[in-house]
Amino acid sequence: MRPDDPQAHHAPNKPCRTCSRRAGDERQPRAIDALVPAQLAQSAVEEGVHLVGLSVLSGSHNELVPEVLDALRAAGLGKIPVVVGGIIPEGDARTLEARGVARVYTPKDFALGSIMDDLVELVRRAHGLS
Ligand code: B12
Repeated sequence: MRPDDPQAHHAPNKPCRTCSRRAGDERQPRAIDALVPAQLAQSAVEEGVHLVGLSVLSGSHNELVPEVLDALRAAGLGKIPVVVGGIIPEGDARTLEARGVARVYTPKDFALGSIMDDLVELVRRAHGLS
């Protein structure tokens, strides 16, 4: 998806960004929507991220998400929690989790505060803090 494409699915990014700012992340969000998995992994290395969140509403999660997981592992970020949100059927969610995705969020997860608490907990656990 191109970040400047008004016809693309951007809406889920807005509440996620609002929540991360409320949780204390002051960084300007980068428009990484157009990056291919290897570039995304490189960007994660450069930014020193604690968690990678992907939003996939297009139905292409079964192809795109494993590619991102592989790219992150190849970049040495295999231990960073990866979460995915979007229009993802239950069965696909279980498959993605078996592949290494930490959490899958769908429209039933509308309580953004709980999502944010969850993400903080995942980062804490990844760093052995809880
Ligand atoms: C609005 C919308 C559009 C708008 C987008 C406007 C914009 N700039 O954002 C427009 C009209 C442009 C559009 C276009 C298209 N759309 Co559309 N769209 C929708 C719609 C109605 C709502 C999506 C939305 O914004 N929801 C609001 C957000 C806040 O909620 P959410 O996505 O559910 O996200 C929540 C969770 O999933 C989770 N989450 C999501 N991502 C992430 C990421 C992280 C990190 C985390 C932690 C959580 C998280 O948290 C959110 C809060 O609860 C959905 C149907 C639906 N009811 O979902 C279809 C839908 C997503 N669209 C669909 C389709 C097919 C298209 C088009 C391909 C249509 C076409 N033929 O052109 C294009 C593709 C555009 C593109 N290039 O990507 C399909 C996808 C089918 C599928 N996956 O199998 C859907 C499901 C409609 C349908 N039932 O067929 N769309």
